[in-house]
Amino acid sequence: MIEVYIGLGSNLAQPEKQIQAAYASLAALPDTNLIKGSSLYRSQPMGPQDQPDYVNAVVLIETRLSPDNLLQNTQLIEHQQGRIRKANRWGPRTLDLDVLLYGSQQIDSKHLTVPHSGMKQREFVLYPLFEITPELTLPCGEKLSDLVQACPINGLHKMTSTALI
Ligand code: A4P
Ligand code: MG
Repeated sequence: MIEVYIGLGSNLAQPEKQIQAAYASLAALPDTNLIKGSSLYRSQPMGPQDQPDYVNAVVLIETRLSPDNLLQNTQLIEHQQGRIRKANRWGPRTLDLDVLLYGSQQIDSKHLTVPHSGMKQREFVLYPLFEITPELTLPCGEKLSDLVQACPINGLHKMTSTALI
């Protein structure tokens, strides 16, 4: 089993429910166990500002799915929850699932970049990740605690005091 961290984001169609539904779908994936999920966090949109605030969270799973197979499954979950991809980058969405870390692997293929390219600068990824695994070190050797300390909160707000799982 490989430990994999997935970042979740939603800002359409009852975002809290979208995240909770995605937790359940991730838990139901074949050859996969859901280990921990963070609290939900409200965050200001990164990118175009004419869209609602996001709800973000991070989940830790363990899985035997290959990186490509996992990505196919996360994209299917996005699709099942009504995700529509539009041309404009970083637009609103019912659900976004980003593979943040896949064990200690560094992947740079046509469809997958892991660690996720933006994760080290994003408060809505780093803080929920720190909540569930504060001692984490990234494959590049950087400590998550150092990245969190260097990352402005940008109005990030913890919505629930206890994790869902
Ligand atoms: N892809 C490559 N690497 C990965 C990975 N590690 N995980 C490819 C998931 N996908 C990965 O993604 C585009 C392509 O990235 C996929 O086809 C996949 O092969 P997408 O989900 O179709 O499009 P996207 O999410 O709009 O693009 P992008 O550039 O990945 O955006 P991000 O980085 O996901 O950011 N503001 C707040 N507050 N909270 C958010 O969660 N999210 C975004 C999207 C923008 N602003 C936000 C938030
Ligand atoms: Mg994405």
